[in-house]
Amino acid sequence: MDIKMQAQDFIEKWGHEDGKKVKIVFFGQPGAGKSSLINELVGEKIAATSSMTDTTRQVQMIEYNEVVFVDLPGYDTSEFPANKYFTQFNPLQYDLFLCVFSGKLQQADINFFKTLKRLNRQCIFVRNKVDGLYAANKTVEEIKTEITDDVCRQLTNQVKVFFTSCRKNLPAIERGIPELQEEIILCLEPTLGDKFLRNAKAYTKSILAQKKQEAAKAINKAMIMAAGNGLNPLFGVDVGIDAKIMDIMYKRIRKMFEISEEEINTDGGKNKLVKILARGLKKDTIVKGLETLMTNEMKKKTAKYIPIIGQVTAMSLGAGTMYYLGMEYLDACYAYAQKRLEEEIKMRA
Ligand SMILES: Nc1nc2c(ncn2[C@@H]2O[C@H](COP(=O)(O)OP(=O)(O)O)[C@@H](O)[C@H]2O)c(=O)[nH]1
Ligand SMILES: [Mg+2]
Repeated sequence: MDIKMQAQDFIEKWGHEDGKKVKIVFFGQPGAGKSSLINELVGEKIAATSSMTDTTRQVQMIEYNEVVFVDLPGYDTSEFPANKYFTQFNPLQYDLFLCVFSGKLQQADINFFKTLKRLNRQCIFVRNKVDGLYAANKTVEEIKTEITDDVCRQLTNQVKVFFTSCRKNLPAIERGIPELQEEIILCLEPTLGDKFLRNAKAYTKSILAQKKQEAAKAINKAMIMAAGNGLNPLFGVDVGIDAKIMDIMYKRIRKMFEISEEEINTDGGKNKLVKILARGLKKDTIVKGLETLMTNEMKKKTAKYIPIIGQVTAMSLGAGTMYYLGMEYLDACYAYAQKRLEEEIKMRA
């Protein structure tokens, strides 16, 4: 295979990297806030919410990049009697379950949990609509403790209950959303947790920092893949192919931090960070960046980065250059996202 074909092959494979999506099932009574929670987790309105309790729904699959959210209809209803439920729906093919409830836990939820437990499936309990918790003679914390005790008693199991609200009167961090994101990441096996993390909205600096780590891992992996695919000596052979690889990498990094092209284009151009980010937008500037880095002076700069990816002994200057450019871009995206998040937090305070 000639180098061009190898490069194309690599790009193709990279685009379909780890085809397996992380599948997260939400179950619970209609109106509990399953769809609203899905939207909060990703920070985008991907699931339709409804104020009407509609009990005849089908299973809804919501695909969001590498994540599939499964919105189940109520268990043990007339449309889905218990005996038919598991013939139509096999829990074993899903990675994680969230039981969302807003009033009391229903018998149907309890039955479902018991089945999940038998099948060794993980389940997170979420008491949503905490904004509605109120009692004249108790604090909210006392009510929460009571709810948790109640749930544990009903399930005859010790479980942790997460308390959330999807009512946007407060910042997400005060509504339990990032805590739930962290728990989801913890419950999933690492590669799947990373996938969820990549697609979760960063409401806190902690999640943002985790995203950065994850992005660095992705760049590293891409370079190792590039080396493994014999793309080492690519530099100088065809800058166009290198630029294409960089383009994919930049896009991925931006997406992870939810930095849109419009955001970069409309920022006015004075901001230094935005200028760096804008370099990753256009083919010709990417090519220029690559060419600049390959000049003698820059070669030294790049060479410093090669030992970092030391597992790949034959790492060439080309792969090192890409690595350097990727990390530089990642730093800029991270700094930009950090600033944006700080401003968001300030504005809401
Ligand atoms: N007050 C309040 N309303 C909520 C909350 N979460 C969801 N809702 C509302 O409850 C209704 C049902 O929500 P939805 O997400 O469609 O529930 P689903 O049937 O479980 O998917 C919608 O009108 C939502 O706006 C919450 O935490 N607090
Ligand atoms: Mg729904």
